[in-house]
Amino acid sequence: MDMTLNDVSRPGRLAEPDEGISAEELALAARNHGMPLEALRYDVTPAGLHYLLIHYDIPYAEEESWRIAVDGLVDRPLTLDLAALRAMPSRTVRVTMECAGNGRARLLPRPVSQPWLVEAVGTAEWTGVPLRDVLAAAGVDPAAVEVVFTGADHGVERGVEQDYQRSLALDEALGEDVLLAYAMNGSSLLPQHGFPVRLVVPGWYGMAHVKWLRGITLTDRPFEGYQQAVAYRVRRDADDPGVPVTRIAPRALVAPPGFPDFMSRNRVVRPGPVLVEGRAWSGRAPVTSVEVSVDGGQTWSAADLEPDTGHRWAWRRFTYAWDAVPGSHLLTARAVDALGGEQPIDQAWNRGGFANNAVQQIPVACLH
Ligand SMILES: Nc1nc2c(c(=O)[nH]1)N[C@H]1C(S)=C(S)[C@@H](COP(=O)(O)O)O[C@H]1N2
Ligand SMILES: [Mo]
Repeated sequence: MDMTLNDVSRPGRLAEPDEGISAEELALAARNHGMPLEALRYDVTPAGLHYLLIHYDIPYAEEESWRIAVDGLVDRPLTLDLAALRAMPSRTVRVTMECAGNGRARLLPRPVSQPWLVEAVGTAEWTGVPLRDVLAAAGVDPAAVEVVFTGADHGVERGVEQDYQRSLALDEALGEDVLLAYAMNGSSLLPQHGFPVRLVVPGWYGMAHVKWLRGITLTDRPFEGYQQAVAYRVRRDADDPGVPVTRIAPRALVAPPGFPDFMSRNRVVRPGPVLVEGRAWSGRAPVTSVEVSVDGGQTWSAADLEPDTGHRWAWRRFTYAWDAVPGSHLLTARAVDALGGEQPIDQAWNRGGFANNAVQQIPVACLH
């Protein structure tokens, strides 16, 4: 491997117009699986069905020897083990998490990276200690402006060798639902989801939720690490400094109705009533409405949105009673949030394929 060929000042590659998914993209897709869309029927995604995204390797970890260092601009640097975390008051929050690259593989031209279609999402009940309680125990120096989170995983990305690290502005980090989570759906974290401890930042795209957390550092300046300053920025082109990827844009997904064709995964339904159901979410503001279309977005009907269940950071279920008639249909749905955020019918392209929330498209054949 010649890492000098990589140029960190440039974003990743774009596929040529006719270039299919490469073996490298396939290797990423085989490690990092999506949520099978039929799992949209669960309020809380069973852990094994939740999507996965791991930049490097899953670190081998043992709970007994795990330590988290809290350092930098604090009055009392701390070294926390799992027993210390478990002894603190805990909080459980239901959170819909989505990878910022969700939808990337449908973009033209295609940014070459983990090739998600629309399935990089899942909802879990995370239990852990509010980060702000840990920061209060350490005593935050008034000069601190950011908190840098370091994972135990290590790799190289476009020539830059690094630990996986991300930061949050101090005011974001102090949110009551930002957790150092040691349980997912009532059980210890699975290795692939960050065992034994991960950060959970409700409402933010997945990259913020640092797994295998081993360091929390208070700093007096914005963090300039690779995952903050180079990756995860919405750029129009390679020279655009871009803007950081932050909170999750509104999206609705339908659980594909009927039954699938094995290879194409196109759906087959029988004529008559079909209950279309799905989930909608936004990390920016609560979802206020969802519409469904069965003609590829030419006409839209209001879906029934389930009453607010009080889980601010979790997706909401919606249903639509469709009377299917024989022929070909293109099923789709779109969500609107309380800030007026919407989903484009066409792609909203950017260089890394981030925060793309173009509507889903499900070809459905209704039998005669
Ligand atoms: N340490 C570490 N944390 C990480 C990552 C990683 O590669 N290493 N991937 C991030 C990304 S890009 C996403 S989308 C989420 C995925 O979390 P999940 O695999 O539990 O669904 O983890 C985030 N946290
Ligand atoms: Mo991600």
